[in-house]
Amino acid sequence: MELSADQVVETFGAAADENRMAPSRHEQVVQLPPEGELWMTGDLHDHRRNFDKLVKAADLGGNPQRHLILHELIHGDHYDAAGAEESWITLYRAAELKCDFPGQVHFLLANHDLAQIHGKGIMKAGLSVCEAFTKGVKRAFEKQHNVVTVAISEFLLSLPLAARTESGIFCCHSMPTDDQIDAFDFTIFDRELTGPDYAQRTGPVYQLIWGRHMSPATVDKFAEKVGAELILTGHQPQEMGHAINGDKHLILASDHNQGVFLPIDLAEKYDLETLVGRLQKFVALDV
Ligand SMILES: [Mn+2]
Repeated sequence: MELSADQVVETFGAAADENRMAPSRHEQVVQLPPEGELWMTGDLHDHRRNFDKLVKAADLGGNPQRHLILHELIHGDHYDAAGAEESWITLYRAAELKCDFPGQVHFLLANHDLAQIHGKGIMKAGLSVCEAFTKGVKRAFEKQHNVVTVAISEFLLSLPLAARTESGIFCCHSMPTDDQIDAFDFTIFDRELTGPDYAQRTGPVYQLIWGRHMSPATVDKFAEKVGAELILTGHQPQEMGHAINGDKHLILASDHNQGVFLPIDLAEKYDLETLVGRLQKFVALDV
């Protein structure tokens, strides 16, 4: 794939505009329609085979009623010998998909996105994955890497925090921890965001997308505050593709062969057990 910096900057810019201006977006939340379908995914982390399968199976062109939620696309296993990581390619392909189907493709801001915007903050085997990502952009675009890096950051900053269905399902990357939930600033969903919202540890956006191991009691509080009955997230790795946390929270992972996605009928009401029964494994997807 030979891509010019101009083309990549143009696509990320157009996709960012689509993210910001979407009629379905209300401040930081995408409101999904009362009918149609939603395919919810978990973290993808540059799993290209799953991304290809998902795009092919979803056939958004042939299924205009179908919506797709994507999150945590970057920072995967595609490294070259010099330590450059190439997940910008999958992010670019997702941005293209957004441009092709702006009303059907939705993103959720994830912690790896925020770390990449800052250019630091996540280590893997002693190496900074954010620096490796930047190195991948540098290698691909050489002298023009700066404009591409800026376009990627602006695209990531344009991602909404959550999506909700009329049937009471709320999708976000993660939730605040047990320690943070009582003081958590829920106004982030309904207003413009500023610098302090992203601040490490203290910022509510940071808390939302970095939180782990929240108890079912915390999930109950979160669900009540956002007016939802069920919460779908990713973020916490799942070897078998999913995990159930209490009776309102389903965690999905889409970044390996046993990974899953969840097709939902937007006109139906679900309980957690029924949702679990609808999970589809990527390994079983024959496309
Ligand atoms: Mn995450």
